[in-house]
Amino acid sequence: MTLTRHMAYVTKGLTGAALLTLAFSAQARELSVSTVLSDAFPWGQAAEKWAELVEERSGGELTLRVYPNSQLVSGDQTREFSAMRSGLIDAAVGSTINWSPQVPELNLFSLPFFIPDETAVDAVTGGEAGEMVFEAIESRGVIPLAWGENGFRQVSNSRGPIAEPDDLDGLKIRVVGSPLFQDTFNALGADPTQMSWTDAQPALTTGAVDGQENPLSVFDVARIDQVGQEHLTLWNYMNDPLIFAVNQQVWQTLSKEQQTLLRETALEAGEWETAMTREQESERLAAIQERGVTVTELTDEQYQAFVDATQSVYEKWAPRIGESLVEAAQTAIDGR
Ligand code: X2X
Repeated sequence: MTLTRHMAYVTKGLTGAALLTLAFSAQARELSVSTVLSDAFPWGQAAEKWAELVEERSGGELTLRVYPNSQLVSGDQTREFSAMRSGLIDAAVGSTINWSPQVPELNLFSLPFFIPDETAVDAVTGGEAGEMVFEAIESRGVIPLAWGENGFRQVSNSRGPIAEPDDLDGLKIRVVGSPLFQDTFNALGADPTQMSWTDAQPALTTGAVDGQENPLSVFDVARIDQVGQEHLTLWNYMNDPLIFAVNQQVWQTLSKEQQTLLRETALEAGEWETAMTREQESERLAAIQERGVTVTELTDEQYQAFVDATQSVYEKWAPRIGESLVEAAQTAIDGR
């Protein structure tokens, strides 16, 4: 029996009201949304905000269910993009770092000391370079909708203040995602080791690693200082944007109205979360300092020493990212 004939058979004899309910529930859709961090962090809150807005405006027709802590990829955050592309996950609010193994263009944001401040981030994501990045994602089977922000990543460790590349000498640093991070910390003379966020916390607790790098919001909410990370250096060496995205096949099954709704709500949630993350930076820093963490700020000269020490990373990775994309980003940064 074909599905339509079967449906006709099943629906015969149902009242008008029951038919209406059936039609309504047949339309109601639930999409899974993956995140690495929970709603204790701005990142998780970005996804929850998206879900809330969709719930409100779709009148229950569309539901986003957020699955935090990389649970849909068993903690392996670098598999999130593949899982979304293959349809195991419908949607995600994900980090450019974690998706960069599958989308090499995303390494743009991880180039050390390349995008120095918030206006530079906005110039890159909001201009031609941002469009090129979105095209790169789309060409790999995922529809990108909006930007959010995990934040500028700062380095911490348990041994002593870091004010120059020599201070990183031999330090075991937990890094994320792409091999680019391996190169950056090798160039600085450290001993980097790649691991997921799930594995990072026990590794910091046991002292298996000496240091890590993450935005202030993550350091603060996860209480990284309480696992011995007493020294924090503000070096803004890279910004970690978040991207709201949906699997392409799922996207194509949605109505035009639903697509517009998802895009508009993602944009709104992303703007809301980015503004909040930025606004909270100074109070987070104060809270971290109050808990006894030594905070090191770099002089221009010290900053330049880090830039010089990581020049080789830029040269090695610019061609892999795509020279035209790197140039578009550079133009946006210079023109801001
Ligand atoms: O693993 C990390 O350090 C985190 C939580 O910041 C990311 O997922 C990029």
